[in-house]
Amino acid sequence: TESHIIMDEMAIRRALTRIAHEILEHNNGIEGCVLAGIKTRGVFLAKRLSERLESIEGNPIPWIELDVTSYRDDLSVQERGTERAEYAVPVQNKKVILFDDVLYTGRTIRAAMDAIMDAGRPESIQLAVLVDRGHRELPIRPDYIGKNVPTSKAEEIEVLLEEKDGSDQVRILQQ
Ligand code: 3GP
Ligand code: 5GP
Ligand code: MG
Repeated sequence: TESHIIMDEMAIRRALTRIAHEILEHNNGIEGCVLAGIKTRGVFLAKRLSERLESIEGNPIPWIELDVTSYRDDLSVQERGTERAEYAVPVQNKKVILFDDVLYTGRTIRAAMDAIMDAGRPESIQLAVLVDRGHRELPIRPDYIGKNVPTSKAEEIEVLLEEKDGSDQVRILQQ
């Protein structure tokens, strides 16, 4: 297995700062926005982004954790259960900004949209990802992209984040 670094700590930090500014520009500020990090690593990215936005704007932006397991299309109803999540922050009439580390087929994002819709009717849903590796199987596209990384299906993107992995790095692994 061959592997090389495609984003280092500095590149990840700069991408998050740029995405923060793009979000502010697109939404004319952060009024009415809620960040939703998709477990696991999307949660750390959403938290970092909310801190970045707060330091730019001076106002805190709420964020929630999304666990999409019970909304996936590759599990049976028995496997995924039927519990509905309740979020600390209501999504009704909010501009919900989903954040995931890697966007691939888009199925996780479809499930995340279902999870949000089940909890209320947001004004809009936007999508931020650290890495877009292509190969969509659904008509889903990100609004904010850290880095576009064209991949083959045999390759894999490894995302390491300080909070979970002890360092910040994105690597591409090829068999
Ligand atoms: P993460 O969301 O914490 O980064 O799906 C479980 C974990 O495995 C997730 O971790 C996900 O990102 C990671 N993962 C790495 N490669 C793949 C892949 O090709 N498909 C899926 N479904 N998960 C992957
Ligand atoms: P999807 O195929 O639904 O877009 O992605 C499924 C989940 O696996 C998402 O949470 C996504 O972040 C993750 N994922 C998909 N491909 C990769 C990959 O190559 N690397 C990493 N780290 N995560 C991936
Ligand atoms: Mg992920």
